[in-house]
Amino acid sequence: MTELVRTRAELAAARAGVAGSLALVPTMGALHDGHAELIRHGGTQADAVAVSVFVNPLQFGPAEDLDRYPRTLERDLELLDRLGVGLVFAPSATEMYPNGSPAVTVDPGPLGALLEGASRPGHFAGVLTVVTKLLGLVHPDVAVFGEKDYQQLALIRRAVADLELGVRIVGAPTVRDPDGLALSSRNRYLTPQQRRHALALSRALRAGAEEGPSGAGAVLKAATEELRGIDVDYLALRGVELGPAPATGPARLLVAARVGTTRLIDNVPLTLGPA
Ligand code: PAJ
Repeated sequence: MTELVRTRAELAAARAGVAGSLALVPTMGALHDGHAELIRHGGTQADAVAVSVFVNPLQFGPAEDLDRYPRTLERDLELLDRLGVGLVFAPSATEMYPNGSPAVTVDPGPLGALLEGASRPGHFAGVLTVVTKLLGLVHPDVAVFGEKDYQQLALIRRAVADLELGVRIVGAPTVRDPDGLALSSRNRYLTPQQRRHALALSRALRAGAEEGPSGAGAVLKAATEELRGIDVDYLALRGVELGPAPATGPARLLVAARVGTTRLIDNVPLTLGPA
């Protein structure tokens, strides 16, 4: 049976009862198969899995979708129960931020200003602050994050290393619908027609990755062709740690675009240069 805890006191009591190692999967709820995959992955990394469900106001900009972000806790709990998750922490905003907006936050540094950070000022400070708080409250041995949010994963790894947060970070590959669209809680904003347009993102990334052996220019050209007519925010080819792309070897191709009023992101691994 899944135990739902809503306060830090309840969490501390439940945490004390966890025997063996614990994996934490932080989420904002509206759970889908991508989240389920992280939870399954967490189960292979520790004796027990805890999931947090918290729509973190600190990581949303003033013009973003905080108010309309889907909140489906009852359905989420049914799924978490089916997945055998022992502990769910779903705090209120005042439980997480009892003193209002925190005065001290985690500065994501230069990597936090690129790509998503350029379009969403303050976003990664909000993410790193809440993740640091969740790690401090739950004290997991392992925390699992999706490659779907690749820059987020890279920044969390960096924060854990730079600030000695004492937890192992594990990344899990992106789960997609059979037609290629990366699963996202925000996909439910899309009309059927917008959903068809949204397929251009994953198509572009696939087309780009196939050109990897021909080098960076060919990758970007192939991806750009698939994105014709799409309101692209960025298409970027980077190294695996999001520095400049190498001439040869492992790299990452990332895209962000607006479809209607919905902002979508996706990325894939690829190898540049002759094999
Ligand atoms: P959320 O968007 O709910 O995502 C929670 C976790 O699920 C993240 O690690 C994300 O990368 C992963 N995820 C989302 N879609 C996925 C997919 N299609 N395949 C694999 N993993 C996927 O990311 C956040 O919440 C928040 O920023 C959070 C880390 C919880 C901090 O508030």
